[in-house]
Formats: sequence, C-alpha cells, structure tokens
Amino acid sequence: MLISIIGLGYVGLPTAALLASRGIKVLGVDIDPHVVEGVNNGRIHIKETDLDAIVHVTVGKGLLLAATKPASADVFLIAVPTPFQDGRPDTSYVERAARMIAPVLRAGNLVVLESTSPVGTTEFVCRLLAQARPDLRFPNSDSNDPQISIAYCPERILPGKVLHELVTNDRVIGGLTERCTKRAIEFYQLFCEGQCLPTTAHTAELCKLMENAFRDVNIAFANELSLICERFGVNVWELVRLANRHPRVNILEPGPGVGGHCVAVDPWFIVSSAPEQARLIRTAREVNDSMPHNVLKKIRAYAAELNSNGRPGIACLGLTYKPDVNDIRESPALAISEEISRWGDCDVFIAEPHLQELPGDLAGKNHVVMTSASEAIARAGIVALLVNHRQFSHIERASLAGKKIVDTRGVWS
Ligand code: SAJ
Repeated sequence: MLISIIGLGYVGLPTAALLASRGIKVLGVDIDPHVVEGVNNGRIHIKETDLDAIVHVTVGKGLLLAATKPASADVFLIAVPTPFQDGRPDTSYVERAARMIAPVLRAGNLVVLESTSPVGTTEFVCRLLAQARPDLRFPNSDSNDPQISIAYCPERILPGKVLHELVTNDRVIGGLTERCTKRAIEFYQLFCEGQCLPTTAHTAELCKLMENAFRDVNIAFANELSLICERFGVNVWELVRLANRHPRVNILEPGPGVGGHCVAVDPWFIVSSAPEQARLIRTAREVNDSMPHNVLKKIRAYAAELNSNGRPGIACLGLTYKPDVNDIRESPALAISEEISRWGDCDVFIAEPHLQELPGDLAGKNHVVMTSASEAIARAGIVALLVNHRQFSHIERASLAGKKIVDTRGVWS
C-alpha cells in the first residue's frame, strides 16, 4: 500500500511520519522544494514533540519519501492550507492539490480531504477530479458504481500533542457516499485508536468549523468575564476557580486574545457563509480580537506613569500564540509586542525561549532587544507576561518586586 499526502505542513507531515512509522510506504508531496529536500534529509521545518526523531527514522528506512509532484498511490490525503482572506475562505490550495493528483488517479483510489474547509468543498474536489478525469467514475449523483472514493475527515490534533492525538482522537469521517465513508474508515483504522464516526461530508465539514468556534466562544466568555472583573476589582482567576467548582460550570482561561491558525480563524468560515445566523460566533470573535487592545491600554498607562523618570523599559514575556510551542501565527502576544515597539518611546526587552531571533516587525529595531526572561525583568520597569510558557513558571517572585505587572495569563495573580 502506498499513501500520498499532499501538503507537508503541521498536519500532513506528522500524519505522513506516523503512517510510515507503522511500516506503510508514504510519499509526501509539497510544492516547496526546501520542505521536500529537508524531509528527504530527515529534517523537519516545524517544531512538534518527537516529530524530528520519527521523520529521521522513517526516512532512513525508506518508508517516507518527499517529492514536489505526486505519483500514483492507493490513498491520497489532502492536508493543505485554507487561509481566510478578504472576508472569505481561500480554497485555491485545495483546488491545486486536486489538479495535481488528477493525472495520477486510478480506479480503486481513495481521496480524503483533511484541510479545514467550507461546507461543500469535498463535493467541489469531486467535481474537479471528475472534470479532469472523464475516463473514471466518481461518486456523484449520475455515476453508478464509482471507481473513486472521496471523503472528508477533519484533523483535530492539538499543536504540541500532535503525534499522541493523531492516534488517540476520535475521527469524524464523512464520505460522499456510504461506501466512500466505509473506505475512509478502513484507512483511518490503520493508525487511529480512537473511534471512527461515520457521517456525511457536509456534516464532517461543519463539525470541524463548529469545534473551533465552540472553543472560541467559550474563550470569549472567559475574556469578557475578565473585563467585567476588572470593572469590579475582582480577581478573575480566583473567580473562575471558584465558579468551576460548580458541577456544571467549566469556564476556560482568559488571556490576551486568541491566536493560532485555527480557533482565531475558523469561526470566520461560518460567519462568512451564514452571517445572519452566526451572531454569537461573530461577537465572540470580536471580543477575542479586542483583547490585545485592552492589554496595550494597561501597559500604556503604566508607561505614562514611569515616563517622568526617563525612558520606560517594558519586558514582554512570550511571543507565541500559546505556551510551549514556537508558532507565532495570529499570535496576540506578538501583535502586542509589535505595537509596543512602534510606540518608539520605550525600550522593549523580549524573552521568547522558543524562538532563536526576533520575528517580523520586531527585528532590526535598536530599542527592541531579545534576551532571557531574567534579564528582561531586571532591565524593565513594566513586566507583561503574555504567554505562560513552562520556563516562566520558574521566575523568582522576588525579581518582580517594585515592577508594574501586567499578567495576562494569571501566572502571578
Ligand atoms: N486560549 C485561551 N484560553 C483558553 C484556551 C486557549 O486564551 O482557556 C487561547 C490560546 O492561548 C491560543 C488560542 O486560544 O491563543 C487557541 O489555542 P488552543 O489550545 O485552544 O487551540 P489550537 O489552536 O492550538 O488548536 C485547536 C484545537 N481545537 C479545539 O480544541 C476545539 C485542536 O483540536 C484543532 O485540531 C486545532 O485547533 C486545529 O487545527 O483546528
């Protein structure tokens, strides 16, 4: 059996490596030649627990190979990005992936889409493939006894725990026909120990979007609560801890906003396609997007207080979108630090143990320095804890004495 995985990113590469580690031959396809070259040399371009070792071993054994073009295979798994741009989801990478595999498709193949997608995208892939390959029978309404199976199965893995969750998570699997679903389930059972739950493609597509919207709405509740608590001078962390002792209450953690390429993005897929119905989902997005502004207001007020004693120093602890990862996509911590660096009237000391150098707008500015957490704190009058990385839990409380603290994650509160 040969599996071809189109897209060697955060989902495709770990899935490819996991399948290969089970002794299955995998061809990973990516349009980026650097990614392909790296993988073929046993190197990875993303940070994920244990992934480097498993890629190294499976490439060494000849079970995992990367290429810029697909070859014929038994199963094609599409895991390419679907960014949200100009108010709508961009499915052009999915389209490109489908056009890439069309020439090498053959009777008996299974095609699975894993990319987060608007409802109807799996059918769209089927139409594209059917147009490109009129010689094959596809699972559309006017085709009897289709030769190709097509299904949607969203990835649900949590960055930082990807290799574990790929195996243990339940999977929602929606084929274009019941037979497609059955075939896709057989494929996932090769490596998935969770339950494979059959449904339709539309339900599976919407299920993925709703899972992340659910999380976003719940985080927005926690964030709104933190604003209400500020108004009443109540410690939100204590309040959440106490409220969660109720048997049916489980409030999430407030923070400086929601980041990452999933929870901060996917709800917009729903809002853009059902704007009249998705009112709560839209409001939650707006609440979460407003949180960095609230953090900046507090830091600005402290900077104004310290201004009379000379140029204030601000320590920004953490840049990534969540703790213990090196991913800065949509990161509120990064957005906050970049905005502070634009003020120009403060020195900024950044501590980010998961990055080697300052990213984006922060790089190349004389008043922005990357350093250790202890040095950042020592040199700053204001300390903003933006990400609760494990390393920061070792910071001595004594080193914070006399500092203005903006603790967005409740580590010291
Ligand atoms: N966050 C909070 N408070 C919380 C929990 C999270 O502020 O109580 C923030 C985080 O700091 C981060 C953001 O939310 O900025 C998102 O982090 P996350 O850990 O909630 O989720 P992701 O984006 O790393 O992964 C999510 C997961 N989805 C759900 O939990 C419903 C994961 O299972 C999905 O596979 C992934 O999105 C994806 O790829 O869609």
